[in-house]
Amino acid sequence: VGGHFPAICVCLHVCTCVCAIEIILENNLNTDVLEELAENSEFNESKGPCLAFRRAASVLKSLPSAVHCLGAIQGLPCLGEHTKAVMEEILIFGRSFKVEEVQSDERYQALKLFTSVFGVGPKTAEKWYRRGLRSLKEILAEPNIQLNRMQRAGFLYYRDISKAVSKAEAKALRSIIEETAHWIAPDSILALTGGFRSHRGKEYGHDVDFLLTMPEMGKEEGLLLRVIDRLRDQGILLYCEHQGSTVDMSKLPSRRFEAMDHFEKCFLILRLEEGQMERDGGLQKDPGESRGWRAVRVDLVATPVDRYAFALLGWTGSRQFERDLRRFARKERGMCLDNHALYDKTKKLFLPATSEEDIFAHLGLEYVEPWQRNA
Ligand code: 8DG
Ligand code: MN
Ligand code: MN
Repeated sequence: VGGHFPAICVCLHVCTCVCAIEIILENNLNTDVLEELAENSEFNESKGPCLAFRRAASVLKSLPSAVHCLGAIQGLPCLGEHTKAVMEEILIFGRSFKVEEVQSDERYQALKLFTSVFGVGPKTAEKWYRRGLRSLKEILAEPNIQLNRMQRAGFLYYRDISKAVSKAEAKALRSIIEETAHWIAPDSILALTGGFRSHRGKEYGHDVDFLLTMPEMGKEEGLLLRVIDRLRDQGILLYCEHQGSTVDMSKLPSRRFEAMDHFEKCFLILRLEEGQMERDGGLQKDPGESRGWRAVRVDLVATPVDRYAFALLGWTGSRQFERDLRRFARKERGMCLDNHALYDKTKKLFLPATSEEDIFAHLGLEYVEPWQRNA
């Protein structure tokens, strides 16, 4: 022990110093930073690093407490050398130069800004960047740019839809859509999905996601279009992009998670009145700006009831959780899972499910509560 004493002494000394100046890796701060690096990799079409940063962010999110020293992350899975390097920088210097370099990069800033517009993906953003455009104002002033309908709505309601949606607002929208659906079909079933279902304690979202079905197969046909019509009649439909169903059950579950699903759906922008909000929750009021309503992004998906459980599981997310679950199904169980179905490749058959519990049971997993899917 004698021989090691100085080393232990130094170690204790360093630890006390680190604690004394309170350099603690707040997990939230870290995952935000890693998400930014992931986004940057996405803009650079580096799929591998992008996924690696997202995975690392998931692992950090799952930790019960903040990371105090590098030792605490040594044994953790999915933390690549780039992630570790960034965390090391933050622990030692209180900031990451690598992250700051990305954040101050002109291209990253422009692509982040452009893709924040509803209807603008990385490809369009890149095209605009290459034309030398750097701000939203410049895009709107450029006569040669043809915006599509979705992008026009994205610009028109930019301020509102880039503002976070609160839980109270999500609840108010749920009531509106439920009432509308029940007015058309009293036995229709509406479920809240996405972040507002899965993130326990998560107060805000970027949109509100819903899933709609009917207890009887086939009865859901035409329902979504009637809901849209009714929302329009009520004067609250600001924008609607409707996609018909292209579900083809003769095709096996897709290997690629990224692939959008084939259910009938609509991407909406709805007008939410302040009066429809609960008294205590409420719209975050901007002092000096009170027009009595805001625009909110809503995704509404309709499925036949026999696909409902798969769609609910898929749309509840998180994306990383879905990705991992599909990978587990494929690698560990020889099964294909997607938003539409679960297929057993060994037995060569589709496994039916009427609830998410059924799907977890088919996979030989314990049921995972929505709020535990926050990967
Ligand atoms: P947020 O809105 O608060 O940002 O978080 P979120 O609710 O988790 O994200 P989201 O972008 O609204 O997506 C919700 C879930 O839906 C997510 O786990 C991914 C899943 N999803 C599908 N298919 C599709 C699709 O076609 N488009 C989108 N945007 N999401 C899809 O399963
Ligand atoms: Mn969402
Ligand atoms: Mn959504």
